[in-house]
Amino acid sequence: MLGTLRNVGFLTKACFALTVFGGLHIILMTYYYDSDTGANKYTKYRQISDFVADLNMSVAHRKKILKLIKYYSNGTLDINLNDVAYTNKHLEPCPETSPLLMGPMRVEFSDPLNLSEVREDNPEVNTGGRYKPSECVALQKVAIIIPFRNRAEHLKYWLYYLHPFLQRQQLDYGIYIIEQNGDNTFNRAKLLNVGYAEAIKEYDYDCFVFSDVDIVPMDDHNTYKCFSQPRHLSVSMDKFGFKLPYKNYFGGVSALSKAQFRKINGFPNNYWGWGGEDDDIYYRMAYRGMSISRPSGNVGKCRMIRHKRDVKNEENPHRFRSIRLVRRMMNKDGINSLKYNVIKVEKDQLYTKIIVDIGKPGKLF
Ligand SMILES: [Mn+2]
Repeated sequence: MLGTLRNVGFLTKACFALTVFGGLHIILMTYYYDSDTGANKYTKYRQISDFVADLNMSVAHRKKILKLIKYYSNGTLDINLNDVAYTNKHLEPCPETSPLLMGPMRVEFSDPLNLSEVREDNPEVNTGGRYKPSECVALQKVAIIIPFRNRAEHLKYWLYYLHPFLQRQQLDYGIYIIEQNGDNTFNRAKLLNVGYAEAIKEYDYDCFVFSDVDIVPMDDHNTYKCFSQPRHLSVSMDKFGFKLPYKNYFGGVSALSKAQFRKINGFPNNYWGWGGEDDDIYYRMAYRGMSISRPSGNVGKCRMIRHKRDVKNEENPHRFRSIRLVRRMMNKDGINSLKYNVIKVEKDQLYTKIIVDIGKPGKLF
């Protein structure tokens, strides 16, 4: 290399030296810049959070200490109080069956509720409707996804009953309310796809529970988590006389692991209006060799809040034809073809609400 430089002029040599020097400079700068903002900063953050986690103190006290460290670090350490206050490297995994379960519970929708009371009743639930047990490491990270429009009353009851229920199940969970913007025909399954797509951007969830806003389980042994087969959770609803309406019914509340959801390319996006999408999902699973797992009829009891059919959620007249086409359509239509625009994200203590434009029948945007 240098030998070839011997025969060239001064200007070329100077130019070469300058290039080498400049390159080194860039490499070193990148290295130091990275180590100060990226990896190194993360290591410092881990050291501090591990140290605080080791302290034999209550969660509240550890949270206070972290708050102080965050304050005195002048923002140079990106400490997330919600996350770190609960980490403790000595925590054991939670038991297969939570010791906090209470069994059958009374569910009624008559007393008026207000959300500030529900917030006060659930002090351990953090911004976005996030919770994880402080006593053990949850077995699953569960995103609960609720398709939504104009059902504020129902949502209150759902949050009132479900937050304590999910905490007793010792789950690491987050609540996602996916609200369809505007007044085009409702599309439940597409909103569920949006919920999946948005939730995985936020946290490393491994299980997804898809629930209607008006269904409340009556026994906490009905764990809102995933199983080796897709799980149907609302197996005996009061609306159907506490029975399954038909053998392959998969509507109401269901749970799919990330792998199960991906295996069926998510849910269909083209069921506008009431009905059919749950049967489509059933056939997607069946065509991929999966079967439905369910709790017993007794444990799977739940109540549905009585209501009139919503406007702009009329019966979908195309649903019978669509269901016959599942085998052909499921590869083209699903999470791989999902298109939507987020209009607004609202973080409440009890939930994350994502308002989305999902287009309208036959025409996307
Ligand atoms: Mn309903």
